[in-house]
Amino acid sequence: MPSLDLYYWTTPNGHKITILLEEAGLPYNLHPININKGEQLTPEFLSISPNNRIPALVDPSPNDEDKSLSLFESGAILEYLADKTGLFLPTSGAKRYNVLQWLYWQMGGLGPMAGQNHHFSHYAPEKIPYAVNRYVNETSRLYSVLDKQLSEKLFITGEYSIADIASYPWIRSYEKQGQNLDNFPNVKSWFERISARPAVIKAYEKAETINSSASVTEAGKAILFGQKS
Ligand SMILES: N[C@@H](CCC(=O)N[C@@H](CS)C(=O)NCC(=O)O)C(=O)O
Repeated sequence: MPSLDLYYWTTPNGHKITILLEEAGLPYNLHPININKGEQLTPEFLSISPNNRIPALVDPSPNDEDKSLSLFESGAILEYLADKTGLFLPTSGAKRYNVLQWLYWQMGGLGPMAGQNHHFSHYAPEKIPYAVNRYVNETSRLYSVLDKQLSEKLFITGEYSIADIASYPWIRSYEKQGQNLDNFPNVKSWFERISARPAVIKAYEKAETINSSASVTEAGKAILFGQKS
C-alpha cells in the first residue's frame, strides 16, 4: 500500500491522526507544519487545508477512486481512515452512529472548549476571570459527561474506537485545563488504559522527535492569535 502523507504538528488534533495510523499499522510520511512559524499559512499548505489548520491528510490511492484524496478536519480524517481500514468504527447501524455521536461530541464540544480554556488560561495577554471560569467550568462539565459515559465501559462506546482516539489527546492536557483526574475516576482509568497502548506511546515518541517543547513563543503567539480575514 502506498504511504499516506500526513501534514501535522505536535498538538492534540495532530496526535489524533498519528495514534490512529500507528494503531492501524498504516505506512505514512510525516510532513511537519510548524504552526508557531506560520507554515500553516503557505499557499502549498492551503491548497490541501483551506482552513489553514493542521492536520491534513493526502491518500495517493483511495479505496474507491483512482485519483488522490486530500482531507482536512481531524474528525473527517479519523472517519476516513477507519473506513479505509475497517478498524475502530463499526461499518453500519446503531453501533456506528454511537461512535460517530461521541466523535462529534469531541469535535464540537471537548476540543473547542478545552482549546478556549488553554487560550484564556495560558495565552491571553490579559487574564479575564469571566472567560477563564467559563471555559474551565465547561471543560469540567464535559469531563463529567465523559466520566458518566465511562461508568460501565472500558472505552467510550464499549470497544476502543475513533471516539476514544479523538478524545484522548485533549484529556492528556488535563492539568493545563485546570482539571484533576481524581475527580473523574472513570476518565482517569480510561486515560491510563489508553496511555499504556503501544501505538499511543509510539505516536507521542514520534512527536518528541519533531518538537519537544510544548511552549509557545511570543512570535508564535503573534502568528497563532493575530489572524484575521
Ligand atoms: N477542527 C479542526 C481544528 C484544527 C486546529 O485547530 N488545529 C490547530 C492545531 S491543534 C492549528 O492548526 N492551529 C493553527 C493556527 O491556529 O493557526 C480539526 O479538528 O482538525
